[in-house]
Amino acid sequence: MIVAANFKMHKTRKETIEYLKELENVEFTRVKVAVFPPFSALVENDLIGAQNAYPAQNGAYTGEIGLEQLNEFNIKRVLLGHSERRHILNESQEFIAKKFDFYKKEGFEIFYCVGEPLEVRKQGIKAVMEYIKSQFEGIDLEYEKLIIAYEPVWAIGTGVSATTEEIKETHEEIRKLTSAPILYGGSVKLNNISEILDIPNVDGVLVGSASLDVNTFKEMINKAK
Ligand code: G2H
Repeated sequence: MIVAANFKMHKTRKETIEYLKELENVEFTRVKVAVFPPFSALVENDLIGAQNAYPAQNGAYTGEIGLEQLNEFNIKRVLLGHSERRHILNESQEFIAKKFDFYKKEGFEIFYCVGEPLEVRKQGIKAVMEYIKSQFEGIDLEYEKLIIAYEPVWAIGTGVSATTEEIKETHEEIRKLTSAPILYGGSVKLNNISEILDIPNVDGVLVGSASLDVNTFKEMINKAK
């Protein structure tokens, strides 16, 4: 099982360091844990990954960070294609695929997010899968360091998680396309994590708001063991 925390634009560097300290005495033998803090809180720690990265070593890309900055902290893990980057920052599939390709060549572990908006979900699983397949364009689904996160857009930060049936059918369909681990994300909380982790083809969770409290996140890790 994989349990990942996505802080989004929350927490300072000091808070992130304190958070990581709290995780030091957690037993990780049967669970893999990842923490994605904002860029300003990147530190050298095995759990840390970047929430995004530009596909270049360095260069004239104002407001971005690239390989050189990640190397400084020995970071080898990156989150790509999060719906907030797709929908709020207007990242295109082509651009995301470029990032994927670049960080794959650098041997990064890539947490790759996909997920449909509500109007697509309302049309049923066939439409959902067509949408998800378009988000797999240009992505090597057999990359051995790929971890997929299925995050329905309508479930992100809304407090409304997808139903067991919706998660089950979508993960089952994604599983037909890849052997990579498939995480579920979207309003995962302490009170629904066990139920979600019990669903076939769910290999873990990507947690946003509920991960911000370290004690809650620790309890989530324990439930995944
Ligand atoms: C989805 C998720 C974490 P939340 O974005 O990636 O956020 O758990 O707040 O819905």
